[in-house]
Amino acid sequence: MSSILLAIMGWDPKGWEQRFRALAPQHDIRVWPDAVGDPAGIRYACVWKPPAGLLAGFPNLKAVFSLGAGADDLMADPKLPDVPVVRIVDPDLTMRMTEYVVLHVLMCHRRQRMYDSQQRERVWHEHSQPVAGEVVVGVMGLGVLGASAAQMLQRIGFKVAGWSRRLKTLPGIETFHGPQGLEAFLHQSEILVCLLPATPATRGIINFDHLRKLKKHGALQGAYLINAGRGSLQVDADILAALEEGALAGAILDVFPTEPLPVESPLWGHPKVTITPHNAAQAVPQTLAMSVLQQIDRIELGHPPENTIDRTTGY
Ligand code: NDP
Ligand code: OXD
Repeated sequence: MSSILLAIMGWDPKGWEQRFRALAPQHDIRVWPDAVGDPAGIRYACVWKPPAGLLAGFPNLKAVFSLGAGADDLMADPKLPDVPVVRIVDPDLTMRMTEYVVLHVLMCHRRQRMYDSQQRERVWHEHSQPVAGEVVVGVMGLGVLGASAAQMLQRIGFKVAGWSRRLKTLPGIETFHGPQGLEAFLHQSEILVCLLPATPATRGIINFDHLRKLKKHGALQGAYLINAGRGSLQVDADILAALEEGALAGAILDVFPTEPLPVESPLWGHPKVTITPHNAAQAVPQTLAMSVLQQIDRIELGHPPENTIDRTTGY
């Protein structure tokens, strides 16, 4: 029997606790902050946005599990214990993100927001419809989530380009990598989908200078941004300026530098902005608790966990 700590902020921890207890009756499940017990007994910490420094109080941890795909909050903790940090890689989470990306790419491609506003005015007017194969969707970040979304977009007919840190080969997708490949990638992207992790190297990468490089005279006659990676990637004021200038025809934002997005943010009321509350790919205990417990089993059997964060790159 191992003691597993759940320390969850920002999400309701009850569903996670119930799921862990149901799936792993052999383990001692402790819940922060009220039922932690002896900190020295805790072997595994399963966390979402725990307060900085919390994990340093557990001297016998074998691993820390992020209950989401991104572990940037954990990596920002200067007192993070020197044990493997494992993130979620799970088909359910991946499919949820793919759904989000496909939904919003199609909303732009099929001009659905324009038809919504026409409906409010009772206007019956058809706009021309470019074929998907003439529209280039550029996916920034070709990891688990980006590659899945890129491949699905390609399957439904879009021309897809992708950008990553290292060289990647994906059938049917034109790939670019590194700072040297960024400009060419942006120049051909009409819909920019951002699925990068938050690291020092990606901070502020969605800025005015880069948004202006998007292809705005392509098949869609306007460039669009979809950011479902992390808020630290984007500069909100630059997105607003790009919308103002016409470099962007629309922005779909699921993540923000400050979450929840402050009520006074001008993004809320902007007619060309679509906002979702960081739910592009919801992490749900029904499927993800099992994936964490399988990793704990691996460690208990003496195998290294999979999907660990590389502390040199931060993702
Ligand atoms: P991965 O680690 O699998 O992929 C990250 C990708 O980003 C890789 O292709 C990597 O390149 C690329 N990358 C990282 N740094 C750079 C850089 N400096 N320049 C160029 N490319 C870079 O992550 P996932 O696909 O699983 O998840 C991506 C992010 O999505 C998460 O980190 C999280 O922030 C976000 N997310 C958001 C959710 C939401 O609901 N909004 C839900 C889940 C995740 P390379 O392949 O060369 O390593
Ligand atoms: C995640 C998230 O990283 O939900 O999984 O943001």
